[in-house]
Amino acid sequence: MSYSPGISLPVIQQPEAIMQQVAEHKGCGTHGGSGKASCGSGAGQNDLAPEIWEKVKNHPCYSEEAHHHYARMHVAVAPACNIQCNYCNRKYDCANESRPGVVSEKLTPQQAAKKVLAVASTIPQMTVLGIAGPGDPLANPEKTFETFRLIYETAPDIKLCLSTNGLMLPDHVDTIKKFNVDHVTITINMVDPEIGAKIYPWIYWKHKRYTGVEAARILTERQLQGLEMLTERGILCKVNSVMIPGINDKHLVEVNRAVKSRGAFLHNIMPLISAPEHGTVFGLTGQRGPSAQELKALQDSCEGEMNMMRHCRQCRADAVGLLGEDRSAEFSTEKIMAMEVNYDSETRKAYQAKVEVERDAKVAARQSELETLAGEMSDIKVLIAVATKGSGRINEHFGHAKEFQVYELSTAGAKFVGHRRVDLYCQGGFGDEDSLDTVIRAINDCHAVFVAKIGGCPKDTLGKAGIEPVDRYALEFIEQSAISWFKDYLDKVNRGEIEHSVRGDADIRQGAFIAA
Ligand code: CLF
Ligand code: SF4
Repeated sequence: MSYSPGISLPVIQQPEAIMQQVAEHKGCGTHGGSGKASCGSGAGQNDLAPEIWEKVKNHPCYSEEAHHHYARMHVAVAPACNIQCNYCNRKYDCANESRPGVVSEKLTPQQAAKKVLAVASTIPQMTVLGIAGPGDPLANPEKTFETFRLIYETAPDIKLCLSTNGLMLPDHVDTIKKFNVDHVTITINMVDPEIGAKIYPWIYWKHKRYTGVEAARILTERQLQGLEMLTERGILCKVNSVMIPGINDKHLVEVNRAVKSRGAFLHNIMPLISAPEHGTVFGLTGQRGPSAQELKALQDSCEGEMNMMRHCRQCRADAVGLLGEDRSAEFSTEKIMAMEVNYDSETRKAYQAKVEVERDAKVAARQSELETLAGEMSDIKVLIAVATKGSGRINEHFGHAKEFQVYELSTAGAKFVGHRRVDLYCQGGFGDEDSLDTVIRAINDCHAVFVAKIGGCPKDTLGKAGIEPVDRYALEFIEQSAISWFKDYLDKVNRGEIEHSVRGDADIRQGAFIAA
């Protein structure tokens, strides 16, 4: 049954032409050499139709470029779920968008609305409110839409975003449209019910529990129908898929084609994170997650077809901040309720204008550095890892990095291809050798690691592992610095000073439960 709010909201009218353009948008719409789609979620202003750029430019998930500058927040108003995934333990947040083992603080819609205003006042670059759990938002439609209504009325400059397993989606598309929820994510792990039966033991639909292939058939039909209905209405859709080696890894290419043909804007293939202590079916049966190179190879193989998201952090259902940082602890319910909230959209706008100036400077610096590679003929590609706190700069100390961003360098430039979560190396003033091993395993496929600062001991160990520590670009822009370093690297190869070699695979941290 769809949710009909008591109060009717004024719908922001979208010009026909814009809606048509978004509805017709299949992939990024730009073409690189040989007629190939050239962009990923790294697509910039020049790669997208202006109306679509307007929708994605400040959305940290829909634009890789934006995620260095803009933040999102989630409010955990939706506790119930209507299906069971084999990678989920319902004691924790929905694993379709969260890492396993994360528990969020649940809120009422009123508490959520106050929290959004408090965060928006404190973090002016927070541009998007998402509802992504801890269960399924559309299994809790009253709470979900009441929260959207309250935010829409009090802070209309904040974009609204929703993430769902899709079972109830067809019943709610008109309400989603009515509330100007501009961005919807659906988790689609299969379009073949036989494969689905290995991922979903049951669903609960129309007051009845379905199991096995029948459950998976209903789920896939509802997901694809919901996706089509949303894109027909001009709502930007992202599809999340969990890559489960041996179950749906090869099949995800087919999923990619199916969602692209139904107008999905972005595909986010995430690694299964699976360990026995998560208490999930997959954790207990020893189902492994993919390695970093397996994940990248699948993402690469789908990229010619449509936009791929590679910067997802599998956020918690009450995440706050830039992707990759988590400030949720600063905004506990107790702290929020005691806070004086001073929501001022003009201050937010002024701050965001400054962010845009920095962003333009970054793009210009990248462009001018790229010109130095003009005429270079080489097939060499290398990965590098970068320690950053945001703003697109190399501004994090090696020992303080909780993750490294990974870029692929080639004569085409620097392309963001993922991130690697790690254990902190610096433990209160001293280095932890066990952590250093896990850091090296996490970035083992990289030729260099770019940092703002690094101590002598880790520097030596990284060097011995064949990973060059690079601190000469401290505080500089990432892409500009990476291209400059790559140019030197090619020059050394061309002069015969070094021999280029391909590095090995790397680990995706499966780890114990992580709070942030
Ligand atoms: Fe949240 Fe999701 Fe909206 Fe983003 S997250 S509801 S689209 S605002 Fe983003 Fe987090 Fe990945 Fe989700 S990084 S888990 S994709
Ligand atoms: Fe868990 Fe989310 Fe799947 Fe529901 S949809 S079972 S909350 S992972």
